[in-house]
Amino acid sequence: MKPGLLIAGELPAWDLEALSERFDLHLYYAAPDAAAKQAMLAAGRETIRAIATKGEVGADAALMDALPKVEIIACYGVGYDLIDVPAAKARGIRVTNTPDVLTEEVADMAIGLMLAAARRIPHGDAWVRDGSWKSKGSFPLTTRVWGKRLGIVGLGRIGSAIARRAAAFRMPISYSSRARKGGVPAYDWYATPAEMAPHVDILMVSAAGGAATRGLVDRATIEALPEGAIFCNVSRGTVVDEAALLDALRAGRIGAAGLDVFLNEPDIDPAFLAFPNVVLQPHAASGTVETRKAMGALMRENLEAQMDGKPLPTPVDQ
Ligand code: 8YV
Repeated sequence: MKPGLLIAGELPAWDLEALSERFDLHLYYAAPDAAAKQAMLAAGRETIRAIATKGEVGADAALMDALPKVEIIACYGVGYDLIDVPAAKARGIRVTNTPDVLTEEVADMAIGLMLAAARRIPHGDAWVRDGSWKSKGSFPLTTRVWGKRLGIVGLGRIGSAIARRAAAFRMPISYSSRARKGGVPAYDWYATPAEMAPHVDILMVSAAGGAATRGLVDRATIEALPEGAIFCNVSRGTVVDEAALLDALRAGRIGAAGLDVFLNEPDIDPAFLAFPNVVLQPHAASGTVETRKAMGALMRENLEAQMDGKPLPTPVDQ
């Protein structure tokens, strides 16, 4: 009999197909209501040995308690802030994620958002499509990206990949993190985003989510940015004081923003929709076919390694 696998969040068909060769799939995300979900958990209580989840879905202690035979929670994504790792540890459940395979993709989106926000690329596109080019003439002038001072909040894998790209734009780079990193002498270090903010023209948030970074980019940071600064976030909505960001946008102190992540996705604060100088993305930075296939493959390798009693390729709990 194949081991049971609870699919907590929707996955592409190619992943479900590959996973079904090895596991008996329980499509939790597709259960129509709470009662159907409960019934699925009850039916799989003795047979479900693994959970496949996603960054934005996670797995809480109640889910773990409902499935006492679970040995592994594999996250389809690098961020596992919604997985209760201490609860998993306490129950002897392993947790894995998909680092590295999405780093360059997210960094591409970060640069894309920065350019789209500063150069107003979506608005220029609309200007051509709606006939404004013909009726109103030239598009209003925008602002430069290359050569501007970039501040990166969190110089981890993704932040470093953004910095490498930004170097090609001849941008002086600063970063904030709890400790100075070795091997990056060309970058200026600040202990907090608030200390860094006055020294940058573009602030890029790429810190991991979770309790340790909740509200890290606080009101003091946002208020310390120079007038007209550009603000981008490709990490988690929780890292930013969203109310402070909205206030700065309303006051016109932030020149433009490029945002891939928000609080309460996908039911985001509608105030964001009103700003013509904000470029929005639906948490899509890792969302290419190539990268999603690589993420799915790595998640599967982790699940299979656990079933085979082999070392896990990318555990987060060690
Ligand atoms: C999502 C992400 O997980 O890796 C992360 O932490 O935020 C994304 O890659 C992705 O949307 C898959 O659900």
